[in-house]
This record gives sequence, structure tokens and C-alpha cells, in this order.
Amino acid sequence: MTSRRHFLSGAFGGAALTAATVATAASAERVRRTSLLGLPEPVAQSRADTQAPLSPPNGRSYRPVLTLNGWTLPWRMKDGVKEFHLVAEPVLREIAPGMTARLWGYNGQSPGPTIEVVEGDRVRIFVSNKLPEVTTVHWHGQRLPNGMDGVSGLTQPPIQPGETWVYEFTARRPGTFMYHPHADEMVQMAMGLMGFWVTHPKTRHPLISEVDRDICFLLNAYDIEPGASSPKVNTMLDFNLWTWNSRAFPGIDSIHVRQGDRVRLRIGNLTMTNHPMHIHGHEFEVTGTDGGPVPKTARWPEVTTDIGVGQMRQIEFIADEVGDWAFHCHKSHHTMNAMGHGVPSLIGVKQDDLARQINQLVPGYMAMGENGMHDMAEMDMELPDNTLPMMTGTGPFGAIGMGGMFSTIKVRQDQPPAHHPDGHRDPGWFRHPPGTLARLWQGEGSSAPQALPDAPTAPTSPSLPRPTEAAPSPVELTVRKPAGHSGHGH
Ligand SMILES: [Cu+2]
Repeated sequence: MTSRRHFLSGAFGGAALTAATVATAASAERVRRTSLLGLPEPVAQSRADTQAPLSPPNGRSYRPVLTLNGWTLPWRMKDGVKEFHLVAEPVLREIAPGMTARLWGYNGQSPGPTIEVVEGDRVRIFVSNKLPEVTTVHWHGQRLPNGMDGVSGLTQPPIQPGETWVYEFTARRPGTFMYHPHADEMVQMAMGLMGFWVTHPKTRHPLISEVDRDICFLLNAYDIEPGASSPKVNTMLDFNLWTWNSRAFPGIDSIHVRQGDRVRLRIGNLTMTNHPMHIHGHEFEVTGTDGGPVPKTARWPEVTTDIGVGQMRQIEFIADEVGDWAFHCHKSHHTMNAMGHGVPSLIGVKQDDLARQINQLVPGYMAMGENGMHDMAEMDMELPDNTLPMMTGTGPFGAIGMGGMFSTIKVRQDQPPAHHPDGHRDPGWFRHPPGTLARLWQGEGSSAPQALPDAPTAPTSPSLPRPTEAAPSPVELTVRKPAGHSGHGH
């Protein structure tokens, strides 16, 4: 026993991992054996960046969705049935550059791949369990036979490690759906097992617009201690990493659209709290939920819509204003990454003397928070390995100072259309037309020079190499703090 444990911890780098690793290895072997049973070859993804939409190679045609920091699962057409193969398994997911989490997912990533079908399609989904414990898959929002609903114990026995089960039904209702386990749910969703599902209408639907860009992602959350990589699975409410498709800003790709595009964002919430999603510079309407399209008479303009736990929302807008528009959750602690919630409010507290005294005892102690916390976005603080800064990201004008559920919608006149090979490329930062930038007031009659900041030539999407320095701005960008602590240099 001792020697076995010794061997395993040597081989796999930690006793805590061994039970899961052994179970996974055993189940992987059983899954390999089932590959003789005529299953579709499982397709896996190892990257966390946004993959190009998957144009349907067969079956009824549709305009495919783009999965933010994700991808769409290819299928095999067999006697008119679309066959998919999902493999539930431990995965490594880069949450943002500099931090990778050990999660559970499907086909190599968390969330799993998006499944895209057409109303009326017959769908067969093989689910192989390479997790160390039982699972099921529930097809959230679908009309289907009760026995295909995937609730462990209620509609089926759980899928044992190593087993492959098959679900089969007709996608009866067009719309926005998701899939997730209905077995040991709290653990399995806290570990990242989930995926998106889109059913396109088979003909023009009076309540479903044809859009130029159709983009989907799930809201999820993790509780990972700074320096650690595995989520705590018994957390009920106090999660510390707020993610879209298991990515946190600045790891969330920006969304690139052409001016005038009609844009649909499909968002599902599998966290344990609500998220008021907020757009800048535009108004949208909620055009659908996981229950179906919203009647036109029941739609109204919004700039924020709350997405409750277990809900999905389709929002649509015309991207008619050029620029780099923020799009984020409006809970301000959801646009931050993990760090001490226990930091007391020190705004207005003079810390200079205090810091000097503490420094005699604790070299390197830094006073912070005296004038607010923005400075933290520019501080080069030492962090444990595999930990994201709480407030980070750089834009053309300096620190963005965000984390979590935050991204940018880049609207450009010359963005190629969605179906063009370069339709989703990152256009770089916005070049502001003269006279359209907020500026430092220097008194009556002083016409501050207005010019374009030099747009970086390199792409700026987080998955791609970033320019190392912010573009110099011709406009003086000194921010004057409200209080007059002139002795405190910035
Ligand atoms: Cu939120």
C-alpha cells in the first residue's frame, strides 16, 4: 500500500490527484474499448481562443454562431441523423494568460463545445464518461422524451466512469439552450462541466431575426485560491473568479463587428448568482429566452438586462456606433479577479507614517487604497504563481483595471462582413475622429489639440500577441485625483 501510494505520487506529482488520475486512467481504457462500438470519433480542442464558426457541411443550411473563446462540435451524418460524441473528462483550461485551472469539461475544454443543429433535426449524442465519478447530461430547455432528460436517478441511472451512453431526440424547438450534468451537480458545475446548444429555425421565423453576427457564451464562476489551480467544489456563493466560457478578462476575446451589423448575443447563466449584463453606446432588446422567442410586443429597449441563475437571454442590437465599447456584468466585483475581499476601506486614511513603521517590520509592505484602488491596476505586485491580478488589462490610454466578466465590442466601418475569411479578425484599438475624445480642461479659449492616437498595428485580442506598450496619446492624460494629497506622488 505504502509503496503503491509512493509510486503514484511520484508518477503523478501529488497524492491528492492520484485517486482521480487512477480512476480516469481506468475509465480512459474502457472508453478506448468502446471505440470499437462504431462511435463517432471524439473531436477535442486544446486551445482557449475563439474558433471560426463551423459552416454546416451537410444537412439544412444556416448561419453558424461564433462561440466566444470556444468552438462548435462537428457531427457525423448517419442515415439522416446528426451524431455527436461528447467526452466528459478532466481538462486544463487557461482562464487568462498567466493562469490555468484544472477543471472538468467536455472534449478537452471547459465549457464543452457548442452543439448547433436545425429545428426538426434528429440528433443522437453519445456521452462517454472519463470522469472519476458518475455523471449525466441534461439538455436544458429542450422539448424531448422524458427518458432523454438526463436527470440521474429520475429519468436514468447515472453514467458510470468508463461507460458511453446515448441520447436521441428531435430538436423540436428553435432557440438558445445549454447542457450540463444532473448528477452531483454542485461539484460538476463548480468544476466547469457545461456547454452551449443552439437550434436554428428551419425556415424564416417571424420572431427570430436573421442577424449578421450571432455570438454565444455561458456565464460561469469558480472559487480558486490565489496560487492554486483546482476549484473548491463546496463553495455555495462566495466564488472569486467570474468568467465567460471559463475565461476572465483580459482572457476574454473582444467581439469584432462591422458598423450597421445586427448582432445577437446569446448568454446563459450557470453561476449561482444573477448577472446584469450591460452594453455601452447602444441599446438592445431581449429577443428570446431559453423558453423561446419573445413576442415583439413584449420587447423594450435596455442597456442592461439581468440574467438570473439558470436563465438564458438572447439580446440584439444594431451596432451603428463605431468605437471600442465596453460590455460587462454591472456587478462591480464581477469585473475583478480573485483577491482579498477582506481588505478594509482605507479611502482617506493617511498611511505614509503607518507604512514606514510597518516597513521596519515587514520589508516591502505597500500602503494602498488611500485614494481608491485604481493604483492597484498599475502596481507591479508580487502574486503567487498561477494567479491573475485583481485589476488588470491595458488599453490605448493605459490601465483598464478590470478582471472577470468584461470584454469589448469593437465596431468598425471597415470590418469585413462575418462570412468573409477575415470577418472576425481583431481590428486593433479604435482611432478616434478629431474632436471626439474627452480631454483635460485647461481653461477658456485653450483649444486642446485633438488628434488620433496611433492605433497599434499588432492585433490586440488577448489570445494573440499584444503590443507591449500602450500607444502614445497626443492628448495630455494626467488624471487629477479629487483630494489634494500633493505630497503623495503618482
Ligand atoms: Cu456578474
